[in-house]
Amino acid sequence: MSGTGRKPASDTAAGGNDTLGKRPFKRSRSHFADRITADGRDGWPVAAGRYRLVVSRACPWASRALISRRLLGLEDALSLAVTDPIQDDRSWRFTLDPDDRDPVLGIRYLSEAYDARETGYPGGVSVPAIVDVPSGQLVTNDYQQLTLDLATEWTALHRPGAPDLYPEAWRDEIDAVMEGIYRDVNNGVYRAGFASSQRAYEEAYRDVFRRLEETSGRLADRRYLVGDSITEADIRLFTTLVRFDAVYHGHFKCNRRKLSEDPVLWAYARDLYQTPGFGDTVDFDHIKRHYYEVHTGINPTGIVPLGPDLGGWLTPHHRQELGGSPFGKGTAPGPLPEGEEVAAAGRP
Ligand SMILES: N[C@@H](CCC(=O)N[C@@H](CS)C(=O)NCC(=O)O)C(=O)O
Repeated sequence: MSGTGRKPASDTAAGGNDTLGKRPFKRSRSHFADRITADGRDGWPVAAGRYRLVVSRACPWASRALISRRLLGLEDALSLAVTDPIQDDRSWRFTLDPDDRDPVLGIRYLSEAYDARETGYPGGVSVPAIVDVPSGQLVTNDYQQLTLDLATEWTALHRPGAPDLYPEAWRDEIDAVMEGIYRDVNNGVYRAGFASSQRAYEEAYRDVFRRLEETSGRLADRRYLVGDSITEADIRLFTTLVRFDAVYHGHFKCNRRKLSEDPVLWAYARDLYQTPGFGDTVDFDHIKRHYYEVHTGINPTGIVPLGPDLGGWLTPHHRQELGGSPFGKGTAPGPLPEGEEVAAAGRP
């Protein structure tokens, strides 16, 4: 890193060389873990129009929040800022917006919101982030808690018919499923991709495919991971699966098989992709350009592959024959808000 000397957050590194040292890949903790809650106990009460969600559409952790926000109908209550998929040496930037500035926060770099919160903050700047609009301060970048809070603390602002993504009766099972998927799949692909020794890579690779096989078995005769409708667990699995063939199979060397070679997982992922709130948030162009251009440690030429062919994402999946209903007692989200459509380059 150069310029401001801003330290990259764990998984990335513009330049990526940080990831090729001899240390095992370790995800840094989320530094700002304040919670936005119904009772405002951390000083940040849920309020319509007060906060701004900052994401990169490339990022699997941020994409969880994008999907939850859509499914829950929080688009009007929690506005959205989308960063350029390519960071520079000051990290995430708003170069997709007029004058390279986020129109609501008035800042050019997400790091400005971190600095407004804590002067001289030494850690990495990461997405997803929620920023308090009136003060310009970062509230949280705790990607694990953030979506759970959207589901359980923001209920007063949910749309009518919003699904329950973290139902009390299923929480233990959801948590258990998510823990294995986080370790071996969500983070497993990063451990493989950024491994700095053959052994570390092989261990991560085996974890990824062991867990994917187990998950494929689980999903063979049930439409969703837990219960009969979509939960937080499905959102978290989806954000890795949707990137698998485009990025993780090649760039991260998770190439035992493609997603599209596992009939169950491929149909499951297509089912979700075709569900409103999932595929309509996915930008394959941002995803590919981010991983292949930013991680020059593992892709020194920065060449972005043209494939894979995305047409398959829209083919029939037949998963409705397994029963279940996507939104439980709720309904599907409405159309995307104006201006949030994914550009044609990022869609099948
Ligand atoms: N707080 C999480 C953030 C999730 C995360 O890793 N996001 C990535 C993008 S996928 C990020 O923003 N990395 C910082 C960077 O690329 O500069 C962490 O530090 O592990």
